[in-house]
Amino acid sequence: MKITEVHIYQKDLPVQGGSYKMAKAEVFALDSTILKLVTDTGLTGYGETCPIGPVYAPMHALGARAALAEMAPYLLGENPLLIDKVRRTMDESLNGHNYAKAAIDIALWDLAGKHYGARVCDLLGGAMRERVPSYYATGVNEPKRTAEIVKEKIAEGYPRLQVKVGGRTLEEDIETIRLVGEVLKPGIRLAIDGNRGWTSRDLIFISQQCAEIKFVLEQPCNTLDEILAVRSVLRHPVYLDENTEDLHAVLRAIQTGVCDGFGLKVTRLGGLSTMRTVRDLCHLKSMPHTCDDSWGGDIIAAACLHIGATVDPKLSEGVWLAEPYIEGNYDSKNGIKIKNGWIDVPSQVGLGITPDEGVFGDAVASFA
Ligand code: 0XW
Ligand code: MG
Repeated sequence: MKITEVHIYQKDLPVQGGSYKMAKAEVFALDSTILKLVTDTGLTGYGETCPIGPVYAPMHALGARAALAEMAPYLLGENPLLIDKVRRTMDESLNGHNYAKAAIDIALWDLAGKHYGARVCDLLGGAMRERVPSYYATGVNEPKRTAEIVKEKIAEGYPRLQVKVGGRTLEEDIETIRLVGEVLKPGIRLAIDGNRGWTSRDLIFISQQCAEIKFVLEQPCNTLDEILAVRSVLRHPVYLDENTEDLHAVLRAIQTGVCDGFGLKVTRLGGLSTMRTVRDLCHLKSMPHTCDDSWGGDIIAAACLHIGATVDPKLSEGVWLAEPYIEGNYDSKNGIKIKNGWIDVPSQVGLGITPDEGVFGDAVASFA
């Protein structure tokens, strides 16, 4: 099989309800990049990458399209089934830019699934279950409102909640955590996500003042070193998210013992191939983790879901999707949806979704 055409599309994904707020950024609409690989067999594969604005991580929507355009000519003629070989071609044509390479990597797995008549989750090692838990992320809100959302989402069936904090006074963050603590039910897990917004000092205060409430602290400070400096006096487990920019960062985090788990992003790490490696490292070290992305439509959702389904349930912290915050699906028939806090793994081959004709408009760049 040979790649004969590469098409790049752009799609705006407005946030339902207006905006989504985190410690360092408020976003209103996200700029997604979709990649389609066409082969000489007629099979096509889809990939996607969608940074949640320019501030969240070192990822940029325009950068994704520029990087894909840089690599696209080198993909033509490659056999898409030789995924690691194609990944080397990508690395030889562009240094870095994992989040753009991720779109290609996801499309390669989609194609492999369609070619072999298998689901991506089964090619990645095998689905451990056919229904995967999700979690709901609140965004930074007024403390009482956050507790109301948490209560509603627990009633809806979500087994885990993530509460965003930071970017305001410590008192507001502490009040939020305490109010949320009051509405938590036994067995429901909670992550308090600072999205790099706290100093080491803030982190010590908050963890000690909320010591009686059970939660994990997700990416509280900007850097790994800031967290490492105060880790021994914290009263809660720490998960890293934004700091896991690549495989090196994940390895360093595991080796230094700075964290107890991870909030992982498929595109930031470079796609499903890299996620599979990180999943296996986490398994080796018994570290719980999520399988998420920062934003994106059905293609990203399917990618997160397929790798998420292969994680040992004991270590799975769920699969976050942007779907509840987005209007509609790319695939109106088999689009990925959260039902009562859980997601069904698709039964169709490849990623299991096929974007509706015309949903992305004309390609912004094509290579043949
Ligand atoms: C909740 N998420 C998975 C979605 C947003 O992009 C932020 C992210 C996180 O955990 O930081
Ligand atoms: Mg996070």
